[in-house]
Amino acid sequence: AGGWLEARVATLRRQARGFKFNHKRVSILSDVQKIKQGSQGVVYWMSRDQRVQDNWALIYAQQLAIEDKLPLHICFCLVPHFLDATFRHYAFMLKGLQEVAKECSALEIQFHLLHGSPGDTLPGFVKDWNLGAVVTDFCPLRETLQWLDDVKKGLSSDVPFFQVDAHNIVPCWVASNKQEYGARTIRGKITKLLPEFLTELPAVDQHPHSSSKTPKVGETHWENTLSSLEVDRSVGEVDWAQPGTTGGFSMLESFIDQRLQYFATHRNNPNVAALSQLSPWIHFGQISAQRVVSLVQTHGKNREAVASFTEELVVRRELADNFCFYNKKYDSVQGAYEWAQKTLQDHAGDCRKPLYTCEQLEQAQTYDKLWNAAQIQVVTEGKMHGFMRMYWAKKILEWTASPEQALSIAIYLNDRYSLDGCDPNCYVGCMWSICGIHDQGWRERAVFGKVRYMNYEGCKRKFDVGQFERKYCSK
Ligand code: FO1
Repeated sequence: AGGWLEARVATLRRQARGFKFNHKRVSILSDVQKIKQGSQGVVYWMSRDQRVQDNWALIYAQQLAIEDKLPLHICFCLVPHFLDATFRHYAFMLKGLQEVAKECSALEIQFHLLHGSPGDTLPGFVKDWNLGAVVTDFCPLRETLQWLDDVKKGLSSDVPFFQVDAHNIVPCWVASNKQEYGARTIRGKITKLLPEFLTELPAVDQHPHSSSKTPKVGETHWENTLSSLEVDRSVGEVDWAQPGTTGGFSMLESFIDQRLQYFATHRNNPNVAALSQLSPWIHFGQISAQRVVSLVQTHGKNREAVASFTEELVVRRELADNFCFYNKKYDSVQGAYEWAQKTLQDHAGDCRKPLYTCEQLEQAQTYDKLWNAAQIQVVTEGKMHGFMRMYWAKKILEWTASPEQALSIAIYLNDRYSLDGCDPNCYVGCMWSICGIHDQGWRERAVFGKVRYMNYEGCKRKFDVGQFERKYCSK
């Protein structure tokens, strides 16, 4: 019977009430730390972690508000454009936020959707509402770090500003203070810290101090917001992924019940349903990776599957944040290791044949039916199978004029079509495939140099490529 998971999680959260918050999750961005005297509330500026429960940033904000007997607010700043995201992403995000707003109203937390960039909207909101502290979540991307800087500049100097890493299990700055070479070098550090950080997650409770002031504009008009978005509408919503936390939990439940048992043995076979499919919800923070890992560890029956899933969701994912946080060139060939930059440079003049344009690739018009199938999968379903992502990106290196061009096309197509695009995971995936980051050098060959090579024959040995090609053949 379906639906066991949410009830189980609600019980776990209740049992964790009063669980002590680990202050290593917090980074203080302001000079002051004490809540501003005479203020009328605390705000959590939500950005990456778009959920109410299992969110360390909101747990911390609520704790601050309760200590000073203040009302609690959540703001989300909706920017008109974000990288190459389209209507597909915005619709998924806004529908998830609508669920957040609903949950907030049941908990006496006021939710506000602000329209515009954080720097332009948030400091004014904090001033108008006379709020005494700002808490936000953590994201290592350039664009969001700029938002953080803008907000910091706009806030009055007597308002403390805190950042809580609510996305990673071990906070990014605690796991390591430098760019790690690869999974091998970060794994031990994270594993050692898991007992301290992979803990219970206490419930965000009904807030005891409600705000007497209500928003000027009244309730958010979700329909209007969706219909007035200026983003590219030619990439539409997908039907397999129900946006929001509830949708995320039902996907997780079906993973534990039906697919997890095949994860260790079949995760590299795109014809088998063996993956969690959770990346869209995790990307938008609609479900917490920490909650996912603890549930999979408690309820997963196959030990090997649980171990390999934990490796992917904890070690590999946190390695991606580590790379983007400590390497400012995380989406450029210049961000690769020296050996990789050199080998790609050595082979810059190699003959590439055929050469495809970005449009030809986007429209899945290559001679390679397997590649086209993967491209059609991401365009129509908003997600490409994990194994195919590697093959897909490596072929782009083979078929375009330079590694720089290959990387920018791969990132563009990912950000535009994949629901989990615009994420450290995607940049690291493309950088791994095209520039060898977190990988080692292999036998030297044309175009790729020492960067790991993949080909059609290799795929044929791993799975029935014909089956995948037929499933996604162009009409
Ligand atoms: N974060 C925001 O705070 N405001 C937005 O309007 C916003 C739009 C957006 C659209 C697509 C997408 O994939 C992400 C978006 N995010 C937005 C950022 C997101 O919350 C993450 O922090 C980053 O994408 C990193 O994972």
